[in-house]
Amino acid sequence: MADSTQRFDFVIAANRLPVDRVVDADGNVEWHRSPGGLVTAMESVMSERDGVWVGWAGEAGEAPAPFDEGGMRLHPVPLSEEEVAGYYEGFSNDTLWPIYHDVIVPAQFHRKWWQLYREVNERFAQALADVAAEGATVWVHDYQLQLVPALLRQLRSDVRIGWFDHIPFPPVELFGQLPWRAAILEGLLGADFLGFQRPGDAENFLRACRRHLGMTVKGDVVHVGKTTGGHDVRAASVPISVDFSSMDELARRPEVRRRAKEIRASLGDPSVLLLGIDRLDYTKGIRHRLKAYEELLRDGHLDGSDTTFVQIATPSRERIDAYIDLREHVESAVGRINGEYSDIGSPAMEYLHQSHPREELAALYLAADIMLVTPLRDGMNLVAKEYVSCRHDNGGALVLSEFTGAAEELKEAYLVNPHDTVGLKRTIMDAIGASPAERSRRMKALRRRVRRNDVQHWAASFLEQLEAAPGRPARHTRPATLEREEREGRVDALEHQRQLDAQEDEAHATDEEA
Ligand code: GDG
Repeated sequence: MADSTQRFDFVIAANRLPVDRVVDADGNVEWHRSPGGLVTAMESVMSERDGVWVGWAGEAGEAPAPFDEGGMRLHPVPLSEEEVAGYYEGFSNDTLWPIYHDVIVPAQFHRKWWQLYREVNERFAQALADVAAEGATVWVHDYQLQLVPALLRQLRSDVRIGWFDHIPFPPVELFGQLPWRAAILEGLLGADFLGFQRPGDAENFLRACRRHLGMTVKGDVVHVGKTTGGHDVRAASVPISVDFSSMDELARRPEVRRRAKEIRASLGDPSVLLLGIDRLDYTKGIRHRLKAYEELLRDGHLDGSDTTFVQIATPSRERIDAYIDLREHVESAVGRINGEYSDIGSPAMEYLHQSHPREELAALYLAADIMLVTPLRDGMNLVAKEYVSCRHDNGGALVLSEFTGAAEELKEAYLVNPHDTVGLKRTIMDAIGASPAERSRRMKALRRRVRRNDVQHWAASFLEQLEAAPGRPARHTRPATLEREEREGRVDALEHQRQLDAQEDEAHATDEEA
């Protein structure tokens, strides 16, 4: 068992630990790496550092003791059945997720869910305070933990706190629907630096601070009033990416290339192979791409006996109504398309509601002529970048929704508005009809960009900006020893704070005069 008194200089907090518990036939417990955008991105960052990852282990009830896995310490936080239903499936995924993704489905508001969200955020903040060494860097992830920065700040003013938003940050009009909007903004403002996927997300956040909290915002910095901490918080875009070189290397392996050929052969060697890989989520635009594909078959632009569309839909949030409805809709469309347009041995569609190993995904990327990434809203979309990373042959074509963070960078993709069925169909046909030279020109440019802006670059850039963030006066003016003495009651903390506030007032007055 791991030493539970050990403290770490680098701490990650995310809703989930990057592993799943698996029990083998003999009843032995093993931990397997789990799929997902955040996990994929952070694993390569953690492999280079001596740090700890704090998160939920994935099963309700008591949490396992801290343990080491894949070169990092994992520190589980427990969640009860009620908390999984209220904090995770409820508030995170049925209130925040829809609001932050343009209300593609209506958001549900329940005060009980909010209470559970607050309680779980408090538990995370306490766990972080327990494992962080003096002056540690704490990197909090995503929309499930938006209250953690301020809660942790209250417990540990010596640590530097960054928060990264993996999903979009909504426009003020949508964010304003949340009855708890002020508390969420105040929670985030406990951080020193807030990272977002797109500049537009950071701007939405800054606007929300102005509109809903009446805060002063100068450029990309929010000045937090003294009643709520009295410090500066910077918000900027730091677009996430993928581990380009490891995906590129994986796709070059002879067995992966062999598997790519095998996949095509097993589908009857179609002339055109289209591919979608997504969590089965209504934000991903799976219904929209199925509609476009079905119409292309119906109108005779594509021949179902010579075209296959492979859709991998990883199971996700299966107890939430909107996800149950989506699955029914997708599976009925797939059945209809296959019933109408397949031949024996050459399916018009192949649909797999399963998770697959990375090697298999790489082989699929390599096998596909056309990659369909058509979200209605997506923070970034790592699948688009993974596809590009795997195409060392400069082949294939990426059809990419304008409403993904990835579209801000991947301008040489075939960009589409997935709501525009006519435009989507036309763009798919343009990508199919493009010459090998045109595809290669686009793919080379895309690969250059992802190679340069890979996940290592993203993490380094986030951490650099966190370190350089304006921070709070306390970090610069109050030695850690003094903080400790205050906690132990050996000096009068309030008196000291009064002196600091007075100093700060003077400093601001001088700034404004200048
Ligand atoms: C959130 C934001 C943002 C999928 N199926 C399997 C599997 N995956 C992997 C993919 C990819 C990841 O999961 C999915 O990443 P996305 O970016 O598409 O989407 P979200 O899960 O919604 O992630 C998103 C991301 O965070 C990062 O910031 O880009 O906008 O919503 O890496 O390859 N991996 C394996 N088997 C599967 O079956 N091994």
